[in-house]
This record gives sequence, C-alpha cells and structure tokens, in this order.
Amino acid sequence: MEAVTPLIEGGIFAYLNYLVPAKRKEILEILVNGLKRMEYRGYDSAGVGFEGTNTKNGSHELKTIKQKGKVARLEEEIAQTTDLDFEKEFDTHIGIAHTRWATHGEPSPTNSHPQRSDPSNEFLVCHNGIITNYKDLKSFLITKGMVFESETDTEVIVKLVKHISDKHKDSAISFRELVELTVQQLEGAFSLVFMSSKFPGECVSTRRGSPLVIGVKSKAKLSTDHIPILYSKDHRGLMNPALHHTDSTTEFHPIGNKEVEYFFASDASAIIEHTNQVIFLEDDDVAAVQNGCLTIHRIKRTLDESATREVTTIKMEIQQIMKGSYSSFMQKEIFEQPESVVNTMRGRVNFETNQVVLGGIKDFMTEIRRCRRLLFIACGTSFHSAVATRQLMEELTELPVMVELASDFLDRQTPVFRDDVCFFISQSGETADTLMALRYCKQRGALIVGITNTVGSSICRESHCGVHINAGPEIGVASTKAYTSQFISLVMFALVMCEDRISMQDRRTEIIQGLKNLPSQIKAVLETDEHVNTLARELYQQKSLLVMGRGYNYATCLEGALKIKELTYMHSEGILAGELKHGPLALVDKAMPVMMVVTRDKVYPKCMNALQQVKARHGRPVLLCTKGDTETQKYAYNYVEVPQTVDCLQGVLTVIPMQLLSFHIAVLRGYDVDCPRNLAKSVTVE
Ligand code: G6Q
Repeated sequence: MEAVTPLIEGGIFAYLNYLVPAKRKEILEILVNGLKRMEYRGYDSAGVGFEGTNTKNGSHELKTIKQKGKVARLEEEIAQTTDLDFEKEFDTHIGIAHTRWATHGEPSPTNSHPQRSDPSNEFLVCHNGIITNYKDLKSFLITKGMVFESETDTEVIVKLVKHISDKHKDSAISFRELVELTVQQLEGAFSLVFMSSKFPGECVSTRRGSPLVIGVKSKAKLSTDHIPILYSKDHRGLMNPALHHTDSTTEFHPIGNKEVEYFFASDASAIIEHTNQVIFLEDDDVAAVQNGCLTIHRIKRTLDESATREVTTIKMEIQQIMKGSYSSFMQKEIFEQPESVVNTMRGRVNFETNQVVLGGIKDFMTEIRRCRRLLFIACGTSFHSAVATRQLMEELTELPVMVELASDFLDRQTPVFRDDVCFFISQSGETADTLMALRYCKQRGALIVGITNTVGSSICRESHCGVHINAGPEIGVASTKAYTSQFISLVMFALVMCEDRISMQDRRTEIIQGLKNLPSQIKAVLETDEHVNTLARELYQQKSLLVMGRGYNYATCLEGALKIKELTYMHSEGILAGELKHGPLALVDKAMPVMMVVTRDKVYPKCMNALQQVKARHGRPVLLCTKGDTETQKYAYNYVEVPQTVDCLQGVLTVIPMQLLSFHIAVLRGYDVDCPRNLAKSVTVE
C-alpha cells in the first residue's frame, strides 16, 4: 500500500459520556466547542449528529443538525431548534461532529457531515479525507437500490455500511465488524467516526492517511496504558478466534466504576482542554467503544508492528497544537507542501502507467482540444502560477497561450471569442477582479475553466468545469502551498492535453516521473531552512531586493518578489534576466541586494551572462542554483541549492527558498506573518 500522506481538510470531533450524567445542551456545547478548536482545518460548513430520546414516547433516535458556513452558524442553528429538550439529562450519550473543507460537493447542509445511510439515520458518519474510488462504489450501491442525496464522496461510505448490514441482518455481526468490512472496500485517505441507531451507545472509528486521536477522561484509574490490539487474522492471514476475543484483559476501561468520557478528534487541539490522556490511532486501526469500554482492532497482524497502542500524556498548549510546532499558519503551510502536492495529484496521476486524469474537466476535453487559444487569467500569486507554466503549456498544447492579470485584462476590454478556453485561477475562488474577468469571458461565449482551492466558491460555481487543487485550507494571507498546487494542477492539464501525441510521450513520461519525485525534493529544499534564515539575517535591514531569472524560473522571480513585498514590506522586484541590459542593470552596485535563479536548464548560459553583468558592476549575487553545481557557485556571494528536476518543474522547487526567506525576514522585522498589514486573504472588491 503506497504511504498515504496526512490530509488536512476539515475536522472530526466526537464525544461519548458513559455513566457521566450531562444535559443535552452541555453535550452539544462540548461538540460545538470541539469543532471551534478545529475550524482552522476547514470551515465552509459544519454539522452534528447525536442520540436523542423523544421525551413523549421515549423512542431513541439519531438527530442531525447541519449548516453551511462557519461553526458559529451551526451554533445558531442548534439554538433555533425547537423540537429539542436541551435540559434533558443523559448519562450515556454519543455525539459526532464535523467542520468541513469541501472537496466533493459544494458547501451546503446536505453536503455537510454527518452523512446518513438513510432518512432514519440508521448509520451516521463523519469523514475527513478523499475516497478516490467513490464513483465506482456509488454506481454499485445505486444498482442495489440506494438513493443518494448529497454530492459528497462521504455518503458512499455510510451507505456501504448499511448495504453490508442489510446483507448480514440475520447474523449477529457487530458494529465494529461492519466498519471493518466497509473500509476494506475503500481507496484513498480517510479518518472516520460512526454512530448508529442499531447500536445505541456505541461508536466506531478508523483511519487511513488522515489523523485521529482518542482522548479518555475518568476519575477512576484506567485499566492499562498499553491497550492490546485485537486481530481478526494472524500474520499469515488466517482467522484466529483467540486473537480477537474481548474480555476485561483486552478491553480498555476505568477500574471499578465505569464512569468515563471519550473524545475522538482529528487532532489533539480539540481534546487537550478536557484531558491530556490520549491514544493516537495508527492507519487501519478500528477503535470501538461499547458500554464504556474501548477496544482496538486490526484486520490482520503483521510481524513487525506493535501489538499495543499506548495511552500517552500530551503537554501541548492548544494554540501550539493548531499550528503544530510552527510559529504561524504560513510557516506550517510552507512545510505542508510535500503533503499538499501529493494531495493535488492524488487519484489523478498514475506514476506506473504515466496516465493523468482530471475528472473535473474530463467531459469537456473534446471541446477544449478544439479551441483556438488558451487564456489564463488571475491575480497576484495565482497569476504567477500561470506565468510559471506558460512555456510548458505552449510546448505541450502547441496553442497560443495568453497569461493575463485580471484587472488589466478588463481595463483593455481584451477581445474574447467563442473558440477560446479561459482558465480562472484563484485560491479563494472569490477574487473580484478574477470573477469579473470570468463573467466578461463567459458573456462572449468562451469555455470557462475554474482552477480553485475552494469548492462552492463563486468562481468554482460560475465555471463550466474545473480542477480543485486539493491543497487543503490555506489560512496565511500570503499564498504558498496553493501556488505550488496551482502550478502542478496546470502542469497536469498540459499533460492531459497531449496524452495522445505520440511525439510527446517521452517528454510526458519525463515530466510525470519528475512529478513523482517532487514531494521528496520539496522536503530536501525545506531542509535548507536554517541556511536561508542566516541569509535573512544579512538581508532583513536592507531597503530593496532584486530577484532575477528567466525561462522556467522567471515566475519564481515574480512570486519571490511578491512574497518579500507582502510579508516584509521591503521593496522587491522580479526582473527578467534578459531585460537586465535594457535598464535594470543601472540599479546594480555592491550595495544593492540581488538574488539570481541560475539552474541547469536550456537558458543556463544566458543566465550566466546576466550573472557576469551583475558581477562586473560589483554586484554580490545570492544564487538559487542546482544542488552540487560547484562551477556556478564559484561566482556566488552566497547560494541556496535546490535538487535537479525536470526543467518545467524547477519553479516548484526554486520558489520555496523565496517563501522561507520572506518568512524569516518578516519574523526578524517583527511583523505578523499570517496577517500582513493592508492585505486580506481574499480581495473581494475590485
Ligand atoms: C499572495 C496573495 C495574493 C493572492 C491574490 C489572488 O500571496 O495571497 O496575491 O494570490 O489576491 O487571490 P486568489 O488566488 O484567492 O484569487
């Protein structure tokens, strides 16, 4: 099984009280507060599912309340619910909750979690992650008579549980076994928490590639701090009943009285205020709570894995957990890039067969291939991702490619035609300039393709088709991981456009294999962080910084200069190295800080000419150069190395030292990295 990378998008929180009396309103407050602790993980809609008892006839029911928008909107929705007795007390209760970062299906109450198996809420699930084979499962379940109500991949999971449950209705199958049978059919990365009206008082959770933590709180001493794993099969794959019996030696519980509370969450930031006793589940663990006892199961034992899960004591502060060990969301997002680029490519690039599939535009590819021109329209960093991929787009599509700043494009009232395909790149999907340009092009009959990071956003909804970059929520105002994910999404599009061009197969294979190596190469560049920090100490009191490059690295100069400007308030300018002698060279002397991107590709000789021009004016260039290129480094005042990759992907690596440099200079200057002055995360005004 390929190592799946942790997915940040949305947050799960569940609460179980066993023999701990609590009023319904207290239970709902715990659930909502838990979601608020995780809102940084995704915040476009939220929901809760909880066991309710109809006070009139005592019937037991599962109720859900779900709402679009931030958790505060859900809180209002709960408060406005009239058919609930908030004062009713329960001593055993389960609630599951979720704050969503949409990847499939726009933010709406129907698409929020918990997702249900049927209108009677027989099974409910909250899900983080992406089920990459959900379409096949959905088609299968529809043939079995299932009726779907949402656009989510999540709904498939809970309907599959019901399908399996219906197939086993004459056997005494447990809730946990139902979940084990279900997840074996799933592909992708996920963390899941289930509850069920068939199994009141029980909760089952599991994970694969998306984190899940269990907190436990009890006045009594706990039965162990090493919870034994229960196996259905041994390491040879043979059923072995002795491996999965449960009794007081295998069940984790408080000793003596059974009073206990459990908390399930995507990360510890939602648990720490209740308890510091936590259990970190591993991939493919299935945790089940019943009658206050927790057991942890695995389908099959392999010889090398630990046979227990440890109950650990965490000592972190909430704030610190939300950002992990990072000082800001921007720093966290810079260091998330090895994972976010994998999520961008997940389920889309097959590195064995060298195939690329973009589901969101697949049905429009015939029309796109017939077009006369490609236009890429965006603002700021998103515009730079188009600059970064323009040369490759021209090479692989052999079409005229225009790359436009949305505001200028509109000022010029640029002619647009029915046989144009217009791409609108936007992390937020709400940038007014970009949205206005989209409407301008749509009115003129062009095909509109949205490249966004926010499902349900205006640009996403008003496009004819599109690609979700799957970078996860980007909180820092200065865009970092969204840029590299936009970059890779555009590269994937170019690869799709030439998939049937025999003459381009070698080039495609080279690029696809280059994409495969990117995550580890990004990690290698991130390891230069300390070196970049020393560079920042030399530069942070300067007044200006010139960033020069050309070819595939020109976009890095523009994006790097923008990062410096917006984070450090220092003047910075991205300069096309080929333009140096046409004016900018006049700026260069020994006092002017200069960075130059000089990597080993076709324009290397021309970059060396520019380097010589700078040196001849006593410039002291800091180079971003290819790892091990000692020949070039001889000319450097200082340098940062990046691994060699395919020429058209070099910009994904060379931008990272610029992200790190701008971060460190901003910190040295004492500025707010996540919220730079005068700026907003989404510029929704023209
Ligand atoms: C860059 C900024 C800004 C942003 C643009 C476009 O770090 O975040 O330049 O890229 O305002 O925003 P959208 O990508 O959301 O349209």
